[in-house]
Amino acid sequence: MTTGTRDREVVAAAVIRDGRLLLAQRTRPPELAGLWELPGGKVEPGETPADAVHRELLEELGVEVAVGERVGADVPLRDGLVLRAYRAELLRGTPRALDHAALCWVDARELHEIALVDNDRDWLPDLVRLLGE
Ligand code: DCM
Repeated sequence: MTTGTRDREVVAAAVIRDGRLLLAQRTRPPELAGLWELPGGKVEPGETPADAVHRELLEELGVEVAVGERVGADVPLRDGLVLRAYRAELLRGTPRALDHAALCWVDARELHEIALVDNDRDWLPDLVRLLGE
């Protein structure tokens, strides 16, 4: 870190309940609309990544979560952004698609079959391992 700048982080949440992973279907941009992702979004200035996971899931799904450990490796995005996944445990509320086209809960077999955004595909082995625990 010689420039004093940091990659902007985009966080994504792996919410697992009863052996199933929560996925959310994107509405935008057009090239990603219809594809499924781990819900999340950009870390805002002054926020920790955990703060951002908490805020994004409240905004996008209407739920409160406890943010846990990292999942998988960083995924570099364009424009100096880096995508990071974290475990998140549902504390309050039932997830609703407030900012997505739809939500679904998938098991390991369904996770392999669903049309995930490319970036999130990197985490498939990590997510399958978590689903098996
Ligand atoms: N993104 C992604 N996978 C996720 C969440 C986000 O690839 N699980 C990408 C899509 C956008 C960027 O991160 O390029 C910012 O996300 P958003 O548009 O949801 O704020």
